[in-house]
Amino acid sequence: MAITPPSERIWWKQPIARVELTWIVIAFIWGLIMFFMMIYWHGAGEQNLSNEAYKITPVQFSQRAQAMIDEHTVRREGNFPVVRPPPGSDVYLIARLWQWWPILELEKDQSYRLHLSSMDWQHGFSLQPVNINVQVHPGYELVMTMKPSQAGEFGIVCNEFCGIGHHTMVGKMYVVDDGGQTDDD
Ligand SMILES: [Cu+2]
Repeated sequence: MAITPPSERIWWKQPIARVELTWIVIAFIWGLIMFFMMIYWHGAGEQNLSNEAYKITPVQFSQRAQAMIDEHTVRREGNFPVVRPPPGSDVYLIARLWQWWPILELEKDQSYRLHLSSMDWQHGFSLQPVNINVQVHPGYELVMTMKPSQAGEFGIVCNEFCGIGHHTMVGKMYVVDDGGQTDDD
């Protein structure tokens, strides 16, 4: 394409063909619909949890995670501590080559602030089978407020290719149902 100015310098004053104008209007309206659908689906659709992100160094993050692990480990599974933090607290999950650390045990219908960060490079947090997917980066923590609605064992897989051991980067999370702690039970 030649780098020359258009022959009609005031090109925006040229009349628009009717069919072109029609398509511009259709595309514009559809764009608006899709824009508001993003907001609508946030509430009504099965979307990822709303989240916050903060800067944090891997060292700071691992210290916070370790403090939680030291205080709330209830048992071990192989090399992995199983940590049961109190409801309502901040819980930390470390992503690193090639594991999710530690194993968290949460209570059903209780709310937690789940902090995710990476110690090395980018990983993908994918909680199965509920299909919550977020990116996990080093240098930042992603915080999701979550309230598990069903008990059971959930798998965590890394869905961002992170090297030779990527396929082994699987973790788990337990949600236990204590039958509620209310007076009625
Ligand atoms: Cu990974």
